Amino acid sequence: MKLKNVFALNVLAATLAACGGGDVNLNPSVTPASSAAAASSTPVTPSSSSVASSSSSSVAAVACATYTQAGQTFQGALSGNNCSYPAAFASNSKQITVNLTIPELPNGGVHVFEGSIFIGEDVDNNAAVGGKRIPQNGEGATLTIAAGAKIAFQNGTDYLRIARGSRIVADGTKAKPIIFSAVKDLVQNTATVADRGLWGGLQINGNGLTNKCTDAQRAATSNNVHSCHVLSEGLPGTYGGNNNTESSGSLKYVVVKHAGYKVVEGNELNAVNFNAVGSGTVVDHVQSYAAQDDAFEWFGGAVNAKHIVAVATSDDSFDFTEGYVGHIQYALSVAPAGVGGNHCVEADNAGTDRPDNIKPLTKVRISNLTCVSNNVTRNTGTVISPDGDSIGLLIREGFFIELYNSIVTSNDVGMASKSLFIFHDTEGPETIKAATDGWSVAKSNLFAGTGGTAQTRVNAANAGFTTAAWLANATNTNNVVVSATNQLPVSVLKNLATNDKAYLTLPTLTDATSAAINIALFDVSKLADLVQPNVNTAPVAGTSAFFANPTHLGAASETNDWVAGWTVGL
Ligand SMILES: [Ca+2]
Ligand SMILES: [Ca+2]
Ligand SMILES: [Ca+2]
Ligand SMILES: [Ca+2]
Repeated sequence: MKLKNVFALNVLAATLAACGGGDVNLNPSVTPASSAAAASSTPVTPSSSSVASSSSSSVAAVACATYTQAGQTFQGALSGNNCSYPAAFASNSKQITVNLTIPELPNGGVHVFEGSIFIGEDVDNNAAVGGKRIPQNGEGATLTIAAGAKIAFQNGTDYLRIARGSRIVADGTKAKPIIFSAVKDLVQNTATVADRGLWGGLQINGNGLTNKCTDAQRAATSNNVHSCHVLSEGLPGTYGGNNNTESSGSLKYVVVKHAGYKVVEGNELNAVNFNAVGSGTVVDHVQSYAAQDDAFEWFGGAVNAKHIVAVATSDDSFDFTEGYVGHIQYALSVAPAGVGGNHCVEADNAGTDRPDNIKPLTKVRISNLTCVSNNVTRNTGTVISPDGDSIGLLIREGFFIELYNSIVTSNDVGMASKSLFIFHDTEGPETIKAATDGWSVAKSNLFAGTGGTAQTRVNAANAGFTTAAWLANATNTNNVVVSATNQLPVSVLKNLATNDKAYLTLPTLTDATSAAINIALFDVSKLADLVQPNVNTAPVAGTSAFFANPTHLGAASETNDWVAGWTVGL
């Protein structure tokens, strides 16, 4: 779409100041009625008298986002119900280093950005060596997005980047989620589930721990807070540091649609990228829909997440790596029929070509995960994905997991599936050794699908390991695997046999003989929370500040349907 020019309002502001700000004759065809209010840098509501008195036009008193930086004021231009923001307002060659608020627009209006939005100063290695302080824990800029705001981007290379030490505060509500998507979706209304990667995605960079840095790099230097600088995958952004408790803001009731950007295989921007984001950040009720590459990926850091949804992801719904340690509760991954995608969970500590035992180690405690795979093979299906077969969880490359109260199943006919849970060693024995040593744990989980469980590339040091035997050992209580065709189908999710987007756990689970499958829930709230570096142990009893004692297996149930009402594609 054609974007109107943005107006550098410094001249206008000076004019307004000179004439006292009143009785100004603004041309409503080029300047929104509320510009006088914006130029005064005093927040004014559309109903305020100053707006009403300064505008005699019929243009609604809609305020597009505005900010003043280095003496210049920038504001989006109203175009119909939408606000347009050309490159002068925000782009990948401009960092917004002051606070910015994006309001909700009336009448379904959309904020349309011509380029990327870069919030805060990205202090890279060169700048940091030169003595530029790396902003810490809110010292940078804050982007605040109002509930109900819709933000659209144009190109795969356009993304929202939050620099280290800056914040995003995107607190939507169930009735008014905040939506990030593409012009094709929000403005043209023509996007389908096959439209992945229409724009880049969210990239939040933090000063948390990543095992791509060393202890020496994490230490303070003579002229800076640390010297850990990792370049993000996908599109430029620097992350890493020494504060795993940092806050990068909050994401509540946020929907990210049609995002992701693949530079080359193995170097991709995901829909939501947590790059060394600290545990002070709040992530609660966030969905990815039709993502290129992963829906959510955590690169180091310690940000927890609750009530997260990934639908129709091309690669992995939830991907953990680089020393991330954190907690996930109520997580739903659905691959609709025919829509290709790879793992529900793909997790490693140090990817290919890096030794698997690099510290800090990656460990995730997950409770109430539901994975609905669909048995689609790589490069097949109605919506093709090049990223792999439709698989449940893949645990590898030095990753440790705790999995509780979860369901991994398939919506294909007869619960036909690929593997539902796979361990493998790649460049060391750590992953499977951690499982056999009890660092990794699985309790109270149901795996239902013909693919069953698997173990691949087992290191010689772990010869004889099978995932099935591990799930049945004395530590890993109450796990049920149903895979034999004469035992399937089982009743697991409401309407699973007829609805490829089913996700609600049934009150009673049954096997092929209609016998009940009873899986006692595990009270994950009675565990001490995970923190670095003490993750190379079995779980320790305590009291969690994050987990609730679950009332059902899997992500959601009819008595706890937190998914309905704000998500899309289900
Ligand atoms: Ca990825
Ligand atoms: Ca993958
Ligand atoms: Ca991945
Ligand atoms: Ca590795």
